[in-house]
Amino acid sequence: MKTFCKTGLLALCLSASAWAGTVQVTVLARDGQPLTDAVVRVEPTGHTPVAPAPVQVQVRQEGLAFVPALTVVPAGSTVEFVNLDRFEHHVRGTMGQALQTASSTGGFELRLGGRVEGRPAPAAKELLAQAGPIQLGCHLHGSMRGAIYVTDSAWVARTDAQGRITLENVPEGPAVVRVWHPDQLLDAPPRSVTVTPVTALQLDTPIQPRRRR
Ligand SMILES: [Cu+2]
Repeated sequence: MKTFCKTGLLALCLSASAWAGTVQVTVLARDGQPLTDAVVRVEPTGHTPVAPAPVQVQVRQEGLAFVPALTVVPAGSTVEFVNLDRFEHHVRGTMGQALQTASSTGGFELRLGGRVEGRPAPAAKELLAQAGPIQLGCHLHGSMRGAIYVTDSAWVARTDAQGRITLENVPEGPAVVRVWHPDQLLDAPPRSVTVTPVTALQLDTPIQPRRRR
């Protein structure tokens, strides 16, 4: 919308701003604390989301952990897994809503040798074509867990340390807000809202994050 305004298309700018709202969501965990690294998706009724342009991202295996623990990317993006540890790791990508889901559909597996001094760190790329959450694990180290959320919508954001997200340019009117978190056991119930020029809401979820080691 700002682009339209800058190009001087005043009529288009005004008509666009008439329906574009800002949505702020604060997500709380079961214990009432802010829920960090949750993915919030706003689905305006009757509007087809526009997918953001694909990107290239890197997920490192470092100190027996996936870093970052959660990555949010548009569908069609490529993720490069890099092993910075001196020992071998494995990457298992499982697509599905919950941790031990029976409805997982496909995924990928990679094996990355340990890093050797003076050589490039072992790496492998994976194309993420399908939207949805992916759980990351390593067969060799059961404590290693990570996640990638692949989105087909620009109306998606991850919560910060305060459990908050802000989305701009959301069409005004009825919408459904969904939350996903890597540690959830079940999908949190969706919340119906009416998007106005500025909409702020708090979502109490039954999700309790595990402690990161
Ligand atoms: Cu490992």
